[in-house]
Amino acid sequence: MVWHPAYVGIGSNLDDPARQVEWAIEELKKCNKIRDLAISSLYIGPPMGPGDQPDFVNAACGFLTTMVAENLLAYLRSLEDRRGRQRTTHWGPRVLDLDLLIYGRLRVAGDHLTLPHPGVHERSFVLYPLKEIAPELIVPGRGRVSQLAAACGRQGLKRYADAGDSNA
Ligand code: PH2
Ligand code: MG
Ligand code: MG
Repeated sequence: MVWHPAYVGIGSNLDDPARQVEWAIEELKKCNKIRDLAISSLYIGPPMGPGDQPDFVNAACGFLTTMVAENLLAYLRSLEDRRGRQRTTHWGPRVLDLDLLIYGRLRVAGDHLTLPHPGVHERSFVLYPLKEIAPELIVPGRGRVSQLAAACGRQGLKRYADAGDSNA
């Protein structure tokens, strides 16, 4: 059996976002095609895209998986669907978003799968959680996570645990 390293970004801004993110993490833990799961803390920050939507809670995780990239993507979609994810507005509000960020050193640009994920290198809500679990990770074609995070800045992103009453 071959185990491939993969990184996934988790996001939610509807229906108790932190609970949605925790739910996704619990599902990943239960999956027998996933092992050595590393999970970042939760973050909260302003929406990228249309501003008239709630703040997002984000986290990142890394693991080894026996799934090939297409199957992992389909599995992540199935988890989104189980939370009743509606696929409507581009960059609009969502109950659960699981983005396949990096899969080994794979670089592909296809209709339904682009790796690394096109936004990874410039989004604080991806880079800061990722830096917690894999600061030395190289985003293929882009550089080291810790350096990309420093170049990007926090863009209003806070650790969820530090954000206090603004989470309410
Ligand atoms: N996801 C989006 C659109 N905008 N903004 C933040 N802060 N975090 C996200 O995960 C996010 C977003 C579409 O997937
Ligand atoms: Mg997505
Ligand atoms: Mg996304």
